[in-house]
Amino acid sequence: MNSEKRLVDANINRACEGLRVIEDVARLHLGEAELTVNFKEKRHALRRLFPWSFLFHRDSVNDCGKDSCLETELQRKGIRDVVLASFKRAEEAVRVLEEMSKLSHEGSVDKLKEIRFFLYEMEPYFLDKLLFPRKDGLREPLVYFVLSLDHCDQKNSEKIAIEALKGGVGVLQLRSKVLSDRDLLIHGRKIRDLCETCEVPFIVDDRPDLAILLRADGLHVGQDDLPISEVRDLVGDKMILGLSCHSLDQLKALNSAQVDYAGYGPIFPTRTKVDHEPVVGAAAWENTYSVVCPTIAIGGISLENVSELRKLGCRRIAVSSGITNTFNIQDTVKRYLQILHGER
Ligand code: TZP
Ligand code: MG
Repeated sequence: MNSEKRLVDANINRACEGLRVIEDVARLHLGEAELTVNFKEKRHALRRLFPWSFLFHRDSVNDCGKDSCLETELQRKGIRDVVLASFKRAEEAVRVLEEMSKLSHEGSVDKLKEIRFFLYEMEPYFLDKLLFPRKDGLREPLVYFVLSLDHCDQKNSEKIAIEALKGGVGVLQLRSKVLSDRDLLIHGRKIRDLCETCEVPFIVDDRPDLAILLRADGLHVGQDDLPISEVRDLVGDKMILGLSCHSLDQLKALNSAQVDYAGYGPIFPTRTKVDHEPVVGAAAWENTYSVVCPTIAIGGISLENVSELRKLGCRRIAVSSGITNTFNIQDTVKRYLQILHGER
């Protein structure tokens, strides 16, 4: 066993582990497709710099440092902390590899330096993104409940919201095309308070003015509403902003700096939205993997057809009648979540 090679082996692993954590956060937490690919490429490039023979110098059993663990290593306050620790781990390990490469002429000092500087550049970007909890509530699996006041007994709207929240909806959107502004404000305040208590993002459909007045967590707009950049200017930086998309081209045109999520559909025929755009069909979901922000399937989703979507990789659904018109709202929401989790 060669101790220099042992040291290199340990640091290849360290660097790749750190890069992998960051890559998964970019992919599964932030939904940043381009960054995910960048980190994956760096991880693979790093592995390629060193021959596999380093593996034969591994001796983890006799590693005198394997049991030492600082108190601070056991505590992570949140995903931001995890990412910070992973950046440090990767940066330090790459620096060790760089230094060892100067000795052994294995690996490539220049390439390693490039990876290290890529990490230095990315670190503040991630930390800033993660400080900003706009996308936190959109994590998958997600049941996004569209509470349409036009399709339920309005007197029962609070009861419906409570049941849906108890069932585990991750987002609640308030929607009405017919209620007066005053009534919307009255209903909106009550539903907002319920969402606040349950720490579930409350989203207002269509109306930036009401979203601001109601101190909503988010606003959802359509393709024909004000341009998204103007809407962002109106509602400010902190509000979650969702946009309805009805085609792959619309999804491809999304700018993740402006839009936090896209609703994609209608996937199936629906009666909740009058004059809706053509149904895209469940198979259309297969083309959504490269969309730059979290994408939520919407339109005609029910307990009967949600598995079809899940099989195609969908883990975020927006449902209205498939929740409101059920006998036991709480159980129905739980069942959607079970199916999205892959349970039978
Ligand atoms: N946008 C596209 S379909 C739809 C909206 C708001 C309605 C979704 O309601 P349902 O009852 O789940 O089909
Ligand atoms: Mg709209």
